[in-house]
Amino acid sequence: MRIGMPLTKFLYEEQRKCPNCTGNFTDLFTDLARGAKIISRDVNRAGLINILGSAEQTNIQGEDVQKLDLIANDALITTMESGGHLAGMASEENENIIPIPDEFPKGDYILLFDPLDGSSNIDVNISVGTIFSILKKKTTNDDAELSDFLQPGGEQVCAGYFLYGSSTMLVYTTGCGVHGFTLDPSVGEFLLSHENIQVPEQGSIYSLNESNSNKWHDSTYNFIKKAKARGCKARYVGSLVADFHRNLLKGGVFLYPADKETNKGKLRLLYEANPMAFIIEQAGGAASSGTENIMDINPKDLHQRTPLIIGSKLDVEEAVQCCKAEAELTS
Ligand code: AHM
Ligand code: MG
Repeated sequence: MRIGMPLTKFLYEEQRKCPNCTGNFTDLFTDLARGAKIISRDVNRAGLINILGSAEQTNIQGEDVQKLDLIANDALITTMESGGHLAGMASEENENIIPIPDEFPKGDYILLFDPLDGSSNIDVNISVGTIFSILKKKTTNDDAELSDFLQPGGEQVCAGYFLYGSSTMLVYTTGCGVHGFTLDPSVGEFLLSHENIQVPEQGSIYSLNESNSNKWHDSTYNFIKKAKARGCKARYVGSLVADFHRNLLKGGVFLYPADKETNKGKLRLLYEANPMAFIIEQAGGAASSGTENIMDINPKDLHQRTPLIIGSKLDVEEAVQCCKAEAELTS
C-alpha cells in the first residue's frame, strides 16, 4: 500500500514506469500543486484578510467575479508561467489565451483551468475548488495557438481538481486510474489518501439545481421521477467540484442539463466538463451531454458551454436513455 506517500514521490514512481518520460510533466504537476497550496491557504484565511466579496467586475461569461476568483487566477498564472513546461494557458477568468511571457522558457503543454469553481459559495465557507485540464501542443510554433486549446476531451493527458473543503484534496488522472491526495497542513504536502478510486456502478444520489425545474425538458423530469421512485436522495452543494467529489466516492449522478431556455447548459466544456469526464471515465463512470459523450465533443470556442450529465455509469445511461426517448417522441 502506498497510502501516505507524498505526491512528488508518487509522481516520480509513476514517471519511472514510463521509460520515455522526460520528467517535464512531473515538474509541471509539482508547480500546479504549489499553486493550489497558495489558493488553499488564501481560501482558509479569507475571512481574516478582507479578500471576501465581489471584485465589482464581470467575467467573459457576464458573471460576477469575486476577489478570491482573481486571487486564485493570479496565483495559478504566476506559479505556472515561469515553470518552462507550458506553451500557453486558458482560464475561466480570461477572455483570451494567456501567453507565456518571452522572458520564460516554453514547453509543449497547454493548461486550462477554472481557478475557483463554485464562486457563489466563497463567502459562506462552503467547499470550492480548482479544476484543470492538461493537453499537448499540436502546432509547431513555440507559443500555443487557439487550435491547441480546442482539442476534444479524449486528447487530455491529465485532468484533475483541487477541492478546498474540510480538508484540501487533489484528485487527478493521467489515464492510468484516478488517485486522491490530501494536503497535510502540518507538513505542507499532498499525501496519497485514495489510491485507484472507482465510482460505484450505480448510486443513490442525484445532484441538480431543482429550482430550474420549470425549465426542464421532459427527459430531466422523467429521469428525476425514476430516481426518486427508487429512493435516491437529492444532494446539491452548488460547487461542481464538491458535488462531483461526493458522487465520485459514494456513487450518484450530477446534472446541469440542457433545458427549454438554453440547449447549451451552464458549465464550460474545456475546463469544467472535460476534466471531470476524464476522471469519471477513468473511475468507471460516464459523462454525456445527453446526446454525445462529453470527451467526443469537438470544441469550437474557448469558453463554450455544454449540458453535463456525469457520474455512476448506470445512472448516466438511464438519464441518456430518457433524453433519447424524448428526442424520438418529438422527432
Ligand atoms: P463558476 O465556475 O462561476 O463558479 O460556476 C460554476 C458553478 C458550478 O460549480 C456549479 O455546479 C454551478 O455553477 C451551480 O450553478 P447554479 O447556481 O445555477 O445551480
Ligand atoms: Mg466553474
